[in-house]
Amino acid sequence: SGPSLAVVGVTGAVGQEFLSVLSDRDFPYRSIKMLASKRSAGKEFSFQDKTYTIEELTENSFDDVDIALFSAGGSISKKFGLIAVDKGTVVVDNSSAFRMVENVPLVIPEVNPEAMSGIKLGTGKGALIANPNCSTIICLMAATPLHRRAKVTRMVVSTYQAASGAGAAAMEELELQTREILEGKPPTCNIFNQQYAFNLFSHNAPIVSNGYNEEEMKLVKETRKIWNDKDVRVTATCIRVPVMRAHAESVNLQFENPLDEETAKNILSNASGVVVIDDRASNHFPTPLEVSNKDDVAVGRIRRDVSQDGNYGLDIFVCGDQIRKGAALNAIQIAEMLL
Ligand code: 11C
Repeated sequence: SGPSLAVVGVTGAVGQEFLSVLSDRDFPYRSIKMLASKRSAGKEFSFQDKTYTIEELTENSFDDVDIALFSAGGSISKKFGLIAVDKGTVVVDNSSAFRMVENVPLVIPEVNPEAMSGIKLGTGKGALIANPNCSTIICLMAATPLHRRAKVTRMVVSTYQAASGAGAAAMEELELQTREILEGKPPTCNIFNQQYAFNLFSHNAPIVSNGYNEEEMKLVKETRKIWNDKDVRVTATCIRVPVMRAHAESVNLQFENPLDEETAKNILSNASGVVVIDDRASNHFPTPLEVSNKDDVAVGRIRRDVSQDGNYGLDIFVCGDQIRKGAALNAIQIAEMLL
């Protein structure tokens, strides 16, 4: 029993993680279609003791599908997401295609579940729900509980983003380059066109007319939509670092109302989906490795911003698994809210 599911982009890093999370959370379903491009169609694999054959994604893939989880890039979502909605499917889309479209809810279940309250299964009516960008999800998991208490007026984010955000091929290239460099060979640079191992660089997303890159502007725009606050001032610098699958972010918050660091620590300790790692005595704070393959986002370095008077500013450091809470887990939590 349960809804019929489809996973679009099942061979990708996030597609595979959808399956792990469905399994870990015992998500109930009556059937599941494994969809990918023609290249992968026909391949077999087993999931939860059953053998599945990957099917090619076509216009007919969504007959009788209640919930489709999409992670195959924006252009696939734009075309096939809309076809699925027409067929009555509720689409949870991990791409950026529909995030900023009015009336499409952009949801982090711990932050703004109310945004999708109008969407129900079993009505025959399809709908789109967008999964935010991974950097936004990880940042807002930590910033929102503090925002609820003291109202953030300005947020400055600096990211340290893992290879996984650029997909499975980037993860493979990071590993390959590391081996090549240690063996004294020139590194293979197919994904980012530059050396990634033992290096870091500005995020590979295209630069837009104001000099920011698209990844940075996602943090600006998505935060305003998710918090339903068009006035919150957000700026960001996004950097790709040679880490495998978890993003780190330094976040500076400015508040309308005072918030001291002890209260902030208590609020974060009690926040759902957040764990505080903030041991000043042993210099132990969140790391990408510690949160890899974990559901919770870790927060530490919680301290008063000394550049501001009183308790109107805080600095925090956040780490979250990009493939899990940054993508697959968040999407499946959204799907759970539909049940
Ligand atoms: C990264 N967040 O870490 C990006 C990739 O809008 O879903 C995902 C882009 C998106 O590189």
